[in-house]
Amino acid sequence: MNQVTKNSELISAISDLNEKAALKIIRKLLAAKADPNVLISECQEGMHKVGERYAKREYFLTGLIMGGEIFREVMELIRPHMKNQSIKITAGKFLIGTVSGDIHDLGKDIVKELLSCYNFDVCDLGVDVPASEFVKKAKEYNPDVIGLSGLITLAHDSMRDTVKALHRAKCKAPVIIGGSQLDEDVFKYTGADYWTTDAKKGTELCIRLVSGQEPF
Ligand code: B12
Repeated sequence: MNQVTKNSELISAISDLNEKAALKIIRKLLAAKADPNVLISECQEGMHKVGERYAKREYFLTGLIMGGEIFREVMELIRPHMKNQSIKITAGKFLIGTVSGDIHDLGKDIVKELLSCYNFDVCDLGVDVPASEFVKKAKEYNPDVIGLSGLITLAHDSMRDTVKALHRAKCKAPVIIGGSQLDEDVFKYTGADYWTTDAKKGTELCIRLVSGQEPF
């Protein structure tokens, strides 16, 4: 099987919002024992293209909604295979949520699932979570790591406010921010400890943090 051709077909199917084709390709690749993490990152690339087409006004809000729905269905197919590949090597407590003003949750949910595969206890606060809610839950739950997800520009201020509120409350857990639109400048602006645009890297970082290894 030509994996490269198949995966570029997958990216195009998602980018074209071709639900039927995307699901068919995913089923085929899973049957051929493709790596679920590779499939997720190919789908993420497809979603990135959906976003670009929206920005170019080729798609409208309905395009974003449709993209979100396709991604959710794709994850339904991939999820059981993620569980199969899990290696229970560590345990820790992770608090996650999408910050205030932002309702994007597909990326957050992937992080949650990957960490669960690695035996993390995950507390998910959902979407549009105010800074005060993160602080309240951090005090109750005492997480080892806190993850803030956010995709829209408005989320950068919310991330900053949340990090500040956690510091004010003397919460010691390191904070990782994640989302497709982040970069080094946004990271510095928010005052968080780490950042990533990739759930797999975020998971590896959490494992390092809870097992006392040097974070990269
Ligand atoms: C699907 C989608 C939607 C769906 C979301 C459905 C859902 N349930 O999440 C809906 C339709 C709701 C939506 C709404 C809007 N959207 Co939207 N959306 C997207 C799109 C196309 C894909 C996002 C996605 O799910 N990607 C797939 C996931 C898997 O990727 P991800 O989120 O990046 O997550 C990965 C990593 O970043 C990481 N990660 C994510 N979070 C975290 C957290 C931690 C702790 C860690 C470790 C890792 C991590 O792990 C994931 C897997 O690797 C993006 C385009 C893009 N490039 O992101 C636009 C995009 C984010 N949306 C955009 C916009 C403008 C909007 C709206 C304002 C549109 C409108 N006019 O109403 C609203 C905002 C609503 C709000 N208040 O939040 C813009 C944002 C631009 C900006 N800079 O502000 C984008 C970039 C599109 C664009 N290019 O213009 N959207």
